[in-house]
Formats: sequence, structure tokens, C-alpha cells
Amino acid sequence: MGTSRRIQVGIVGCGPAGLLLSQLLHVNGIESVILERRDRAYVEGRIRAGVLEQGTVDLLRAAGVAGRLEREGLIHGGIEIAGAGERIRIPLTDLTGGKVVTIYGQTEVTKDLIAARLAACGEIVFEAEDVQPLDYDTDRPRLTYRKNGETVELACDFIAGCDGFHGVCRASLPEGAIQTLERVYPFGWLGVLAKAPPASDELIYAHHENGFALFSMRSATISRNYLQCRPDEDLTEWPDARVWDELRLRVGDSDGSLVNEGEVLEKSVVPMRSFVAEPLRHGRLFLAGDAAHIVPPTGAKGLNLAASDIHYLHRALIAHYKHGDDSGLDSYSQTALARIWKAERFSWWMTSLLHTFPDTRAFENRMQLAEIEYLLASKAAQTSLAENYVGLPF
Ligand code: RFL
Ligand code: PHB
Repeated sequence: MGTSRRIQVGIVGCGPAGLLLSQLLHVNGIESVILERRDRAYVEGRIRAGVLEQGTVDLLRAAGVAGRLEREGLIHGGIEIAGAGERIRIPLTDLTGGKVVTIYGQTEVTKDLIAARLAACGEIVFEAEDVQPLDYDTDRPRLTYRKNGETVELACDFIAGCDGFHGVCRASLPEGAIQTLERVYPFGWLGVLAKAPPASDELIYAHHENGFALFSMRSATISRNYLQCRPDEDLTEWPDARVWDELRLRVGDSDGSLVNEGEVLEKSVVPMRSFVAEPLRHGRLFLAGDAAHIVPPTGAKGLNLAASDIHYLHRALIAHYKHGDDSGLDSYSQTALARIWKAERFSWWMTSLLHTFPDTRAFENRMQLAEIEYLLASKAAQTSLAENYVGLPF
């Protein structure tokens, strides 16, 4: 064994969940170390989510990292839904008593948080190999890892498993400690980042018989669009010209006046699943973010759910350290899961509403169309969508 030392909270994973937890704890005088398997450039370059709920923005502000977000983020007060031959705007702000969402890439959130952690001399161990959470069912949990050939041990009070869906923390739990509930969808999304002005000022979610399409953005000059595809789609079958044609077709842009073409900067396929692990705690190990749950991206909830988990977890840890009050730690799993399941429901519903399902029969297809027509015409239905899209309260 190489070196060994003590830390209050050991965090596995340098995604938004781990970084936000580390920074919020730091602001409140609690120190942590983040262990990350990948290198910094990889972590900062992963292109993922783009829509932030107000609650997420508020947390980033509390963490002291909202400066650039407030300057560069795009405030959106509505989204558009296209389907059944129509395209309508859902006025999120009007329907939710003034709430908005902010468009700001997960890459930027990650960069801002890493910069803030390092500026405050916070420790992030990139390229930590073979991270192992140990003894978390005792009051002396440990994390071990290898770096530059040396094995390091961190003795912690608590371990936060923020290491994503394929991480080691959930996988290390003893059999029977948690149950997992899952739905895998028979399709994926082909994501395309392009140097082209977005199709519209707001996001467009489109239902089409060829499959779903989403028109999103990162800025006034960068668009981020998605096409429903097979889960194992071969990217070589999607030259740029086919991508643009299909985007135009699915949003009903027959004269090409809506969709702007431009240099394609990145193309990838995202699989789609709904997944929840429960409970989120085993002894002194707490799961948060994608380590605990996955949503299909249709409702833009993945990153926001990671943030709400961290809202509950950081408060619980602060209460423990500052007031010797463990009630928040004891109720973390139940409190976080109550919100997680509602976001799971919304993401599943948006996904079911807008995608084509390869094996569905005529009746189900007509039901889906009827539901889209109802949504497009009913203020009550739109209010329900809006309330969930802007984010349920923490
Ligand atoms: P992350 O971001 O996956 O971060 C987990 C971190 O843990 C590291 N890690 C380990 N570190 C040490 N040891 C190990 N054994 C480790 N195993 C893993 C990983 O390298 C990583 O750095 O989880 P976090 O922080 O919970 O954040 C969650 C969000 O990232 C996620 O919910 C969203 O990005 C989901 N998601 C999307 N959500 C949206 O709302 N809209 C999107 O368009 C969208 N696109 C996506 C996505 C998720 C994707 N993944 C995970 C497949 C696109 C992709 C490709
Ligand atoms: C994105 O901009 O990447 C994005 C936006 C909305 C979603 C999913 C992804 O629902």
C-alpha cells in the first residue's frame, strides 16, 4: 500500500453531480476529493445536455459558478411542438407563473465547475485507476485508487457515488442491497452539433412518421439537433446531406426556410433508457445523478435530476457536519426518489408521445396521434407539460 490520508467526503466521478457536490460542500466549509477515471480534456469535451431548469441555475449560483452562465446562457420562455401537421408554441413562462429554462451546454457547466474547484485549491484526481469504494457499511469507509503506479487510500466519513451509469459505486454494492427498475427503448438519438444558426429561437420537438426530431442549440450560431434512429445505428449511413434532408422532412420544412445547414462538428448515437436504483444509500455510500438513475433525454431532465439529487445530498451533509443532525442523510433516498420518479414519468411520457415505436399497432398509433392533437389544442394539457418541463420544485 502507498500513501493514506483522511478526507471528509470522498466523491467518485467528475461529472456535473460530483463537481457540484464538491463545490457546494466547499462553499460551506466541508472538504472533499473527487476521483475521476478519465482525463480533464475528455471530461470537459463530452457533449451532452443543454437545458437547465431554474433550480439548477440557482444551485450553480449558490456554488458561485453562475457568472458565465448568466452572461452567455440563453433564456427560453417557450418550446415548440410539431406534429399532426401543425407546429405550435407552448408558452412555458405564461403557463407556469413566470418560469423559464436556460440553454447552456453541459460542457460549459463542467468547465466552469472544474475551474472553480481548482481555483479554490479543490482536489480532483484525474486518471484515477481502479477506484474502489470499501467498508462503507462500517463507520470507516475508504476509497482506494491507483495513480502513476502508486496505490492511494482515502479514509472518508462518507462516499458519494457520482460516477454515472457505468460507474463502480453502484456495481460494488452487495447483492440484494438495491433493486433496479429499467425500460430500454427500441431506438436511440443521432445527435448532430453544427456550426449553423438554430432553426428557431426556441427548441422544436417534432413528431413524424419517420421518427422523432429535436431542434436545439448551444448559441445563436451553433445548433444541436437530434433524429430518432436505431439504437445500434451505423453513423456511416448518415452522411451530412442525409441528416439535413431528414431534419427538414421531420419538422415539415418543405421549402428549406427553417433548417439552416452548416459544418457538422460532432455526430454520435445516444441509447435511450429509463432506469432507477433504489434505495440511494447503503451505509455511508450515497448514490447521486446517473449512477442512481437514467432518463431518456426527451424531457431534458438528466442533468437537472443530477442537480436536484445534489441539492438534497449537500444539505444533508451540511446538517450532519454543522449541527450533528443526520435526519437529512436518513431521508435522502426517500426525498430524492420522490422527485426522481416524477421526472422519470415525465421523460417516459414525452418519449412515448413523440417517438415512433417499431412494433406498435394501428390502435396505439391512433392513440398517440390523438394525444398529440389534444396537447396541441388544450391549455390544460400544455400547462401540465410546462410545469414539468421547467422543473418541479425541490
Ligand atoms: P456523468 O456526467 O456520467 O459523470 C460521471 C463521471 O464518473 C466518471 N466515472 C468514474 N470515475 C472514477 N472511477 C470510475 N470507476 C468511474 N466510472 C465513471 C465518468 O468518467 C464521469 O466523468 O454523471 P452525472 O454527474 O450524474 O451527470 C449526469 C448527466 O451527465 C446526464 O444525466 C446527462 O448528460 C444525460 N444526457 C443528456 N441529458 C439531457 O438532459 N440531454 C441530453 O441531450 C443528454 N445527452 C446524456 C446525453 C448522457 C449521455 N451518456 C451518459 C451516455 C448524451 C450521452 C452520450
Ligand atoms: C440538447 O440541447 O442537447 C437537448 C435539449 C433538449 C432535450 C435534450 C437535449 O430534451
